[in-house]
Amino acid sequence: MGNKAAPFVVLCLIYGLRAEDGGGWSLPSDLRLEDEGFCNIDVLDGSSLSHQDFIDRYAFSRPVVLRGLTDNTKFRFLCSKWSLLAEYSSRTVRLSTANTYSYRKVDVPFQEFVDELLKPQAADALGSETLYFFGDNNFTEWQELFDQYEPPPYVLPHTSGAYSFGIAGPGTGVPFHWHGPGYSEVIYGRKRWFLFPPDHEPHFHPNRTTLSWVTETYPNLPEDEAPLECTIRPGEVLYFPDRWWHATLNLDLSVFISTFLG
Ligand SMILES: *[C@@H]1O[C@H](CO)[C@@H](O)[C@H](O)[C@H]1NC(C)=O
Ligand SMILES: *[C@@H]1O[C@H](CO)[C@@H](O)[C@H](O)[C@H]1NC(C)=O
Ligand SMILES: O=C(O)CCC(=O)C(=O)O
Repeated sequence: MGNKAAPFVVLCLIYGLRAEDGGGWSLPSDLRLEDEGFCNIDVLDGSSLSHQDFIDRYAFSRPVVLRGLTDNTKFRFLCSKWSLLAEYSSRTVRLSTANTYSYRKVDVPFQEFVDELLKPQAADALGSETLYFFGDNNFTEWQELFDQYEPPPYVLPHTSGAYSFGIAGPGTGVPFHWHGPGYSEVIYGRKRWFLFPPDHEPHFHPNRTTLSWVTETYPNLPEDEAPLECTIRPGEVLYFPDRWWHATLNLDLSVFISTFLG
């Protein structure tokens, strides 16, 4: 090996190792959220559920977490901090405030987002003042990356998938809202999910964060108003049916992608 190649190999080794451990995105443990809650949603091994079982038992009736359905090792590597910054640092990303109805959008260079905005969220922040990177992706610029993502194979009849990609700090998330069915997968980090059926609208303030709902509202909920919930990790996908209310809380600095079936 020539002298010129050595630093490159060392860098690859360092970043390769870090890819196993959060892709270079993970923060010190005191900046992560520890409470994963419990999981009262079915968690199934992808290989133990056929597409037909998925349609019959879950697609139109309840959420499910599926493990090991796809192998996104390569996509995960391409989503390491080093790899994304090398490719996209000067590209613009569109951020939205993390409230339920009237949100504001802000465009920033990806590098600035990573350096300045990708931080743990303060407990007293308002959702309407918190900028969240999720969706509004420029599919022309990010096509090469998304081409490497292997979405969950179980689709619904007459639908196709549309991606929303995001990266967000610990303590951030989206407050309760609903829309069509889809999947959520974390590439790095952990994401805690809360869900309610369509006919059970939860009590929440549209401008408050999920974090404030978890710490202030959730502990006082009567038993019959408790949500379905589960924390998902890399290698797991959560399926949410049509019009189910849902809110998310990133426990770590997380990289994630949703596939909306419409
Ligand atoms: C997406 O990126 C392309 C190529 O840089 C650019 O021409 C286009 O305006 C962008 N689209 C949006 C909606 O920002
Ligand atoms: C939520 O925040 C937005 C933007 O600041 C504001 O226009 C709206 O009135 C707020 N809604 C409530 C219910 O406080
Ligand atoms: O990943 C998130 O934080 C938000 C996901 C979400 O709300 C969705 O997929 O609809």
